Amino acid sequence: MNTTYKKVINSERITPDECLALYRSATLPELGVMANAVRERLNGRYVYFNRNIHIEPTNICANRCLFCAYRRDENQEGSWDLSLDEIFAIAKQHAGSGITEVHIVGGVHPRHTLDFYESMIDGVHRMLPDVHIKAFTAEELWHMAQQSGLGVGETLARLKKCGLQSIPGGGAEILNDALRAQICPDKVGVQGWIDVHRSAHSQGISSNATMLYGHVETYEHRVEHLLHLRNLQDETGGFNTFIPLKFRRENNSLSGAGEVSAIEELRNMAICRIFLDNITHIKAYWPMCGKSLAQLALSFGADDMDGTIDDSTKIYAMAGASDKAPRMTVDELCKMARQSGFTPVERDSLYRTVKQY
Ligand code: V47
Repeated sequence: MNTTYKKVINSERITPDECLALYRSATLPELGVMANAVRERLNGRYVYFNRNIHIEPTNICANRCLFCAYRRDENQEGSWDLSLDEIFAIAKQHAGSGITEVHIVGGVHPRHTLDFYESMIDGVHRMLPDVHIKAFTAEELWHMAQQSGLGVGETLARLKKCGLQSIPGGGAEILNDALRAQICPDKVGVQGWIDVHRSAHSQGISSNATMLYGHVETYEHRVEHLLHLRNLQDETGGFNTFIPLKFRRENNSLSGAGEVSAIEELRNMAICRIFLDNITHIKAYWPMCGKSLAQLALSFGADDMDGTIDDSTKIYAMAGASDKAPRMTVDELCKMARQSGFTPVERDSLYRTVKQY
């Protein structure tokens, strides 16, 4: 622990074995000190947020991931499948509202084609020309590439031409094929997820990365996941943000796994901050972890609080997150940062400052 501590304080990279040792035995206060050192080196005392909305075009999904509370079959009760006009109407409602980002993700619809997704991005871009479009997880993109037969590179190039600017971090779950076979057997494998992000980065489309943890994975799995991300970031530099997502147990087939404690959430946040020395930002995604935990996480490595959301996402509430209508004002976000001793900064999707408060 002493060697690891010295390395972290001296800005040296820690090894996967050292990371594993932190997971196994470091205490929360020890981790907090180290994570804070990394956080302050990379992000000073700033806390970032943006003004954003989500659009979730459909929850109809060909995949059956055990942790998912959201997916439905076609025509099943509780399913939705928005038409392009309905999607454009949502975008139009937010025109002129001051949002700077729209985050679009949905299920892997069995029948939609790449043309449909191109029209979706093109139409949203026309409605919101100054708003950054962050859309489609690697999973959705991989299916579009398969369905169209065009391959990942060309699929991304076409969407970029329509207005796609970055891709969100979903679908990563845990980057270990044996574990994926257990919890998300229909999803793209590790290499596929990585290839989509590598291809995006090579075309100037930056992206985020998530980790879904706290279910049936081991600490070894988490370290392996983080190592994949750190390696790809060394290669491309294309990740903007890392987002740890604690597994929520309601309404899904992995409920028996339970949920990890708040202490483990903060320990995990801190260890991710320490290990991922090359991904500048770490997000405490408050619609999933809750506002209080997100605020605490700012002292354990997190520097980003996502955004205002405006009650536009359902995925987390359906899986058991307590906030059933997630929405925060800029004032609330600023207050949360200040109460914890940080300076709030409104950012755009690429972390350029919009306004320091
Ligand atoms: O990949 C699904 C997760 C992810 C559950 O890029 C669950 O800025 C916990 O990727 N418990 C999608 N998590 C969400 C996502 C995301 C979220 C916020 C910001 C960004 C970003 C990306 O949601 C899925 C999966 O890992 N998820 N079910 C659940 N029961």
